[in-house]
Amino acid sequence: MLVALAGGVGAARFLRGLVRVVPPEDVTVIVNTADDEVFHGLYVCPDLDTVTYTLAGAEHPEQGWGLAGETFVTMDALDRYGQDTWFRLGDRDLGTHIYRTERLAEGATVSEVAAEIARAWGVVPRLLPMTDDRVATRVTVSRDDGRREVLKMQEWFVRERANPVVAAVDFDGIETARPAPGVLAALEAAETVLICPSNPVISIGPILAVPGVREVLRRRRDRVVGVSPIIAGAPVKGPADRLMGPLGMEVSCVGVARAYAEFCGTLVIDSGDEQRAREVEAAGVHAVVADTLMTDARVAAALARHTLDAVA
Ligand code: FO1
Repeated sequence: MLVALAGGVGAARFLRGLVRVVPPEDVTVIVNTADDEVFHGLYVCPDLDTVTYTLAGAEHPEQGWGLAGETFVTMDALDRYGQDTWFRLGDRDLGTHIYRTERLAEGATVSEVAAEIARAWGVVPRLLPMTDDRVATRVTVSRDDGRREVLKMQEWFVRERANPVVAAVDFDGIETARPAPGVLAALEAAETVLICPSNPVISIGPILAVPGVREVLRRRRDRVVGVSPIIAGAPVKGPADRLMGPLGMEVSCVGVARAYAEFCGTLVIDSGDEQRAREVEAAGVHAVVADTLMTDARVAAALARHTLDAVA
C-alpha cells in the first residue's frame, strides 16, 4: 500500500500519474483540510475536491481546481444581492458543497463525506482528510503602513491574490486536532509514503502538524520520498515562493530538502535543478533527478514511476 500526502492542484496532477503506474486500490491519499472554509453557508474543502475531481478526470483543465465546463450563474445571482463572490463556486461544484454541508449537519464526519463524494465520482484510491476536526490556516500579513492583519488562507490567496507580505502562518485548532480515522495506521503500514509536489508551508505543513503524523514519518524516514514543488527557484503553480521566502526558507529544491530532511529520506528534484543535487544531499536527503513539470498525465505517470523507483 502506498500513501501520499497531498494538497491541491500539484498533488492532484501527480496522483493522476500515480494511478496509471500502480493499482488505484493500493493508494491512500491524506489530504490537507486546513484550506477549508465556509462560503455562503456551505462547507468547502478545496483540496479534497481538487483531488477527487482530478482523479475522476472531471477537473477544469486550465485552472486545475473546480470542474470542467463550469458555469457561474449562481455567483452572478449572488452579485445582485451584493454578496462577496471573489471565491468563485461554479454551479456544478456547488452541488458538492451543498451535499457535504447537508451531510455534516446530519452528523457525518468530513472523512465519511469525502468517501461518499469520491465513490459518487468513481474514484478508487482511498481519500482521507488529514483530520475530521476543524483546522484553519491563518496568514498574518504586514500591510504597507506596517499594520499587521490576520487573514483566512483563501482571503490572502484568492481575494488578495497572495500579494500582502507574509509575516507568519498558523494553523488554528491544530494542537487539539486528531488524525482522521485510518491516517496513522496508513502511514505505519505504507510500503512507501509519497509527499506530493504541493506547497510545503500551507499544503504539506498542516498535514505534518497534525499530532502524531510527523512522529510516524520520522520513524519511517527511509520509506518517505518527496517531490519538490519548486523548479529553478519558483513554484510551478501557486504562492509557495511568497510563503517560503518570508518564513526563512530558501525558495528552491534545496530549501524544500532542508524543510523535509527530518522525516523524508529522498527528494525528487527537477532535471533543471540537477546542479543543486549536491546541496540536497548535504541537507541529508538523497537527491533523485527527474522531469517534474507535469505537462500531461503521461509525464505525471513517468514522474510517479521515477519517484517510486527512487525508494524501491
Ligand atoms: N482559486 C482561485 O484562485 N480563485 C477562486 O475563485 C477559487 C475558487 C475555488 C472554488 C472551489 C475550490 O475547490 C477551489 C477554488 N480555488 C480557487 C482553489 C483554491 O483556492 C486553492 O487552490 C486551494 O485552496 C489551495 O490548494
